[in-house]
Amino acid sequence: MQDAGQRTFMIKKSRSRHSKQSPSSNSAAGTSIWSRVVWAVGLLGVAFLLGYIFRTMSSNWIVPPPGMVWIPGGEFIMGANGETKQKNELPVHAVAVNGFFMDETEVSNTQFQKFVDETGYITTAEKPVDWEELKQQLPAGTQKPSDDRLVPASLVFVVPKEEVTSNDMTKWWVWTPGANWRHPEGPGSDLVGREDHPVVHVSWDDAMAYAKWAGKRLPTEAEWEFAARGGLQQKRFPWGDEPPHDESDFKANIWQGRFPNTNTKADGWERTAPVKSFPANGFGLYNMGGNVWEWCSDFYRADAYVNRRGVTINPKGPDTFWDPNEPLVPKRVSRGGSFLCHVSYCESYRPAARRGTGADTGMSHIGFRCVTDK
Ligand SMILES: [Ca+2]
Ligand SMILES: [Ca+2]
Repeated sequence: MQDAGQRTFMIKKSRSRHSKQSPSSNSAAGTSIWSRVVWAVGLLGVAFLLGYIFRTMSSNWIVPPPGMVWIPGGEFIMGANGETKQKNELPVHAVAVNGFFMDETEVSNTQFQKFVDETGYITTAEKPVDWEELKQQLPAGTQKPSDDRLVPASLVFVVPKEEVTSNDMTKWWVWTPGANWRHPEGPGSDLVGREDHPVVHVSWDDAMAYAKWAGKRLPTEAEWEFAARGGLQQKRFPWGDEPPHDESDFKANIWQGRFPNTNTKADGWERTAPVKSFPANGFGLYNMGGNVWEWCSDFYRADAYVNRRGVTINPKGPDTFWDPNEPLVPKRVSRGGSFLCHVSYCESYRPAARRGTGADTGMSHIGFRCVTDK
């Protein structure tokens, strides 16, 4: 039999044991909670890390070829918006384009030189004018020009000596024998100091030949406009809605002053500027507005958008050309305006602006850039 003293001792011991177990049990529960928290935090960390790695790999997955940037593609509203619009930019309509790579700059003289060096290519402006081809673009019965008008030549912008209005381009475009990509203003001019300027006096055929050599292609008009918008929706310019002005904060190489007589050159450039000048747009593309016009692959029709309904996907342009002002001239689309554009004249540095140019025509303000598919 246990005496009272022993029972008291055992009860105390038991209590003592219980009293010792209780903190131990709480401690185990606490440890369990903490370990779960640690695990949860650890798993979150791992998930975050995997997500980061995945995102990084995804963003780096598409590695652009040298000198090109990835244009992600998507749906956009194509055509005029804002205050300025031309009939050929209407109606506005939805278009979707696939992603593609695009040259971040216009093709430079150095790049074109490499093409010519490797291929021996001779540009349209370096060849005599083929009268049999030319007369098909002119009204029936047009007299053949004298032979000295059919020698290799190109159109050069020359500031008119007298004050003229800005609605007669024959006053400032001068058919200049000897003008071509090597001699942008004709004999006596050269490319020294302009190696990184855009090549000019290239016809659409010349641009196509270069693109083929480079393993690329010309952009469609829709691709070009999507790219020029730089990810912005329905903005008037590649940089937003603020119009350029003549005094400061220059967004592009365009004209300052009164076209065509007075160019203040406030933006630093009377004619072409280096292909990587002025801020790039949201996609990292330079000079999508201004500097030089850029050839696209499409035939030019003034009414190209009229019959589009719903979302037009990857449009390649019309099957034929049509410019009501020169209906016989086979024209291709050119985009983006040039160093000659001003708010009072042309204003074609707007992404929506479009123009048709004779495919065999080089001028001192037209060049191009290329694209390639994924
Ligand atoms: Ca300028
Ligand atoms: Ca341009």
